[in-house]
Amino acid sequence: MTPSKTQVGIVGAGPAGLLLAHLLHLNGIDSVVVENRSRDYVTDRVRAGVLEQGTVDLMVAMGVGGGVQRGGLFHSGVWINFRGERHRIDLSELTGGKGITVYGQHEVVRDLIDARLATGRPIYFDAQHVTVDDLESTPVIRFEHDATRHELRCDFIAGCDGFHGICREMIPHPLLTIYERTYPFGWLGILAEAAPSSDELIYTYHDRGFGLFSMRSSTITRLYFQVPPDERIDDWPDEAIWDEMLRRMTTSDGWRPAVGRILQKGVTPMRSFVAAPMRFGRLFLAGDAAHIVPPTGAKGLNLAAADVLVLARALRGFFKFGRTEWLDEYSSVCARRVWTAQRFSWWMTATLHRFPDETPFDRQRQLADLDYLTSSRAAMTSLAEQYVGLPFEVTLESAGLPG
Ligand code: RFL
Ligand code: PHB
Repeated sequence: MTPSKTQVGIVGAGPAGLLLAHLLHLNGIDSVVVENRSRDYVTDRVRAGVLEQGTVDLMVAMGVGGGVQRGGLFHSGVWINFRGERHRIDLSELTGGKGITVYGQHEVVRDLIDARLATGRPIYFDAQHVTVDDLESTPVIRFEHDATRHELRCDFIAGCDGFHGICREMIPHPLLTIYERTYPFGWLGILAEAAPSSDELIYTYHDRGFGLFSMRSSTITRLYFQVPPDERIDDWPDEAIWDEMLRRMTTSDGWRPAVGRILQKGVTPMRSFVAAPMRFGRLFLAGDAAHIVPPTGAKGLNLAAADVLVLARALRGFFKFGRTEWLDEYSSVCARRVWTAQRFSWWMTATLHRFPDETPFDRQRQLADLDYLTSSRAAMTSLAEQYVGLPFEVTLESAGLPG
């Protein structure tokens, strides 16, 4: 058994854990990252694609923005299609020059792992039997790695282990309030070898249900459409996927997604979920470990980044200045953004999907919502400022970064 110590033990090497690890490094704070999957698994997992302006700015300020600056696709607008018609929302014009950047989550993770390895600080992949304990005294992470048992004592633990992780479960249930909503559909998503036939993302509301056109590069298209939540991907041969995609996304002016070989396909459930508070003793939850949004608003990874900025400020305050109030405020500062993003993601989802139990009234209301959204500058501005991302709750300087 190998005993060791660190200032912050980080469970999970997703965007939340890796961003936090680097923010702490920049502040001279020790950490150990413990991940139960392999390095290949975490760098190959296809998930998010849309980064808010603030997430990109954060990565650049941290010195890990080279990849996103070189390879990210900046978009100054987004399309909302319905009744077969296309409507563009000019994000940049409505938000004073801001936009979103399309850059795959696996690329973000790959860049952050490279940065972590370059610091020489520890990161364990393939850790087995990970547990956390003693959260109200001197917390400990126990795990096995390469047939050696580790006992890592920490001043604090950051639970960045995603929705299915172990950290949230360690908070005594009576202390935790869970807010949850499931949706009567999921997304069938594909990656296709096809040059994107639009430069910008397209959200489609169609009689047959929601569709989304996105991309990963100049040669790879990413597409999704709404399916029943328990749909089996094996029931969808590639030709049937393209048939359905084209039926929903082709517009009356003849625009349609370019078709190509399907490289990967899967079905994702949709959920809204918040666990509060995000702290118990010396355990702090961040990212999907504490909250999940349906992907329609493209907010999950961005929320994870915003959480760890607040957590980095709190830990820096403690280790550098002996201040505890930012640790105490962590959960309530995060909650404000979490709920704003929950509301936006729920609204995007509710407006753009067909619901099995909807009434004719509901359907007309959705169409009226979309008519208003695409014709009122005020409504477009509201969508634009939330989609590109509202300002962070704390400054970059407060987390030790150049502003
Ligand atoms: P992650 O990425 O799930 O990382 C958690 C890590 O913890 C590890 N882990 C453990 N490690 C050690 N011990 C244990 N017991 C462990 N249990 C788990 C896991 O292996 C993993 O490596 O959480 P994190 O860091 O909070 O990041 C959150 C984001 O991954 C998530 O919110 C986004 O992917 C959501 N999302 C999107 N977010 C955006 O901001 N923009 C988007 O465009 C966007 N699109 C999406 C999405 C999510 C999607 N799916 C598949 C749910 C599109 C989709 C389809
Ligand atoms: C993606 O490119 O994977 C993507 C884009 C926008 C979303 C969700 C996912 O809202």
